[in-house]
Amino acid sequence: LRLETDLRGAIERAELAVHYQPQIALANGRLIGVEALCRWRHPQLGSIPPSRFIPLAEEIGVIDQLGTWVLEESCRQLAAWDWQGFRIPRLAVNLSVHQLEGTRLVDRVRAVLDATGVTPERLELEVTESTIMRHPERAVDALQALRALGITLAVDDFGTGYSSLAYLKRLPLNRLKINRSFVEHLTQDGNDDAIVRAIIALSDSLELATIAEGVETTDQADFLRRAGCLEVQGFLFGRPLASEELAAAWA
Ligand code: G
Ligand code: G
Ligand code: MN
Ligand code: NA
Repeated sequence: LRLETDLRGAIERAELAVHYQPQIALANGRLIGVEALCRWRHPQLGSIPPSRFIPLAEEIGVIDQLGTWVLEESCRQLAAWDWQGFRIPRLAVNLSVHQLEGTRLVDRVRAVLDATGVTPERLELEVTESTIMRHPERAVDALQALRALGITLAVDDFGTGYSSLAYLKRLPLNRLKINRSFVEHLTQDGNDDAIVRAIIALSDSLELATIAEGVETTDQADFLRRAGCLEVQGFLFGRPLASEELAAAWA
């Protein structure tokens, strides 16, 4: 109950922060994007992970407000980095199920892009497979409206939920994110090796890009490169960092 009350005021009290995790091109090690990840620094309880407060925010109905704040803050930061001469090609932001199913999402995204001057092709929104599959017909409409803005769309946590391949074909998607549960045991578990190869083959045939997350070892990165995955994210390349830390490490 305490956490619930506190979360309602957390945005106004500026307790939320956005951290940025590098996304890397395997071909040359270059920074091709960042994923915005929300953090909550509770004044008494310390840092509370999103796995705890994102579901809570959905439950108590503040996820729209929180999600809009993350989108605004990260787009503002991308524009500020541009001004400093630190140009990051792409910004990826996570969408929750309530945001996708709400009616104001497209207008909000457009308003944030207009206000910050970020051009739509640099914004990627990540939607989990289970978010899409909750009401697939509604998701088709929402995702088409977002694509029409000129932004790109990635399926987060791909392979961990139940997705219908028929929908995958009908949705206006650009990228599949290979979940870190499949990457964790790459080169040590033949099943995971096979699953990752299959996801990449599926992406290729649907003309989608892939990015693997949770890459922690050079063996995993080498496997992914050989398998034809072009982009990666993970502790081997960089943890999620505060904006000043990211610029210090990569600008
Ligand atoms: O950064 P970390 O590994 O703790 O993130 C845990 C989970 O929280 C991830 O699944 C991530 O997608 C989710 N998450 C982080 N920031 C946001 C956000 O701004 N909005 C939504 N909906 N989910 C987020
Ligand atoms: O949106 P998503 O659920 O994919 O969020 C990514 C989460 O995964 C973040 O919370 C981030 O801190 C975490 N993460 C990113 N890279 C790694 C990694 O290499 N290893 C592990 N264990 N976690 C990671
Ligand atoms: Mn994500
Ligand atoms: Na994920």
